[in-house]
Amino acid sequence: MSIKQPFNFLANFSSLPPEIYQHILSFAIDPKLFRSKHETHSDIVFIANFQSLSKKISHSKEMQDYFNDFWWRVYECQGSISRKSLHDLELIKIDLMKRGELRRKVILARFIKFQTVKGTLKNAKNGAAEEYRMVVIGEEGVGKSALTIFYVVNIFVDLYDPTIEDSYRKVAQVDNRVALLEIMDTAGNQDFEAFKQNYTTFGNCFVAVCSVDNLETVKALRHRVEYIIKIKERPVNDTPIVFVINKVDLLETNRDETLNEFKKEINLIIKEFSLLNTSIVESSAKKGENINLIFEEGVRMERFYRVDSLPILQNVISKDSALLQEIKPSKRCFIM
Ligand SMILES: Nc1nc2c(ncn2[C@@H]2O[C@H](COP(=O)(O)OP(=O)(O)OP(=O)(O)O)[C@@H](O)[C@H]2O)c(=O)[nH]1
Ligand SMILES: [Mg+2]
Repeated sequence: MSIKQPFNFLANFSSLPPEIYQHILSFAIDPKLFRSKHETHSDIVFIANFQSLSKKISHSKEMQDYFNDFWWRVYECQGSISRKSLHDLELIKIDLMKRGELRRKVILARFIKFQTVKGTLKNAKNGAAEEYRMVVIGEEGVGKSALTIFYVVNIFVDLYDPTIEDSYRKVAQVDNRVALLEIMDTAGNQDFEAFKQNYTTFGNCFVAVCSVDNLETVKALRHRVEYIIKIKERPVNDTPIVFVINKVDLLETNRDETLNEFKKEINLIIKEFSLLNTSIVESSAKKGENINLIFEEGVRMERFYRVDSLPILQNVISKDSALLQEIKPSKRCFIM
């Protein structure tokens, strides 16, 4: 009589070829692109857990390359890398990979950056508000003015009055810190190149609005994003852009299907221009839905990206253990 051996799932799973793991992982994450900051977080947790499953998996050459690529991408997605010296950056990467420390140090640098951002803001002199310059862009009639006016004075304007250019100021509390927002509401109908150039230079965060009743309005955001990138000329495309799918109150049947269609178009734009600092918000100016979230997301994205992350990684490398002791984990840390 043969005795049945208990099925050892992990041992069997750990013996699969690397292509299979990469195939499985491709369902959970897109290694070339992070879809939004929130999803980056779950991607990080997922990959970190997967990598810890078994040494057999994480030590194979192919999988090491795969994981290294992933962690470096996480690091790059923190944005605001000054890139003073691309050569230095490459040397850091090679060294960390050789020592098998890429994952730990990238997570640590990310965590410390988050702490640094909080620290920097806390230490702002005499509670002086940080300023954020936001520009609301999009086709005619998508609801740019309605959203902006609702955010500033809490009123929904039913009347359609095409904008030429308006600006508003609002003092807001975002994550318990004061932010002074200067919001420029632009014209969907863009006849004047000079206007376009002015507000694109002015803004450090963009709210790109489309409307659920017209798929063309999301497709048209493509050339507006292209223009921002051209004017901003940043080494990586980390200018914060909040994509807004507005007028969701008009959706009745096929709500999810329509929203997915819009999100698909937005993701195509994100992918085409390798945008690293984006968020997607569904809103209704009519119902007052998610309006605060739009502008708060902009503030958060910009706060996080204001701190240059290369010196932080260098600091992590040189003073690793000392830094670890200095930093007390925060309950709100979103790294792990
Ligand atoms: N149902 C519904 N209507 C909306 C919403 N937001 C805006 N509208 C209406 O859509 C029309 C156009 O809105 P505006 O805010 O003026 O559009 P805009 O993007 O500023 O247009 P331009 O200034 O010409 O570029 C108005 O009649 C608004 O009342 C919404 O969330 N739901
Ligand atoms: Mg308007």
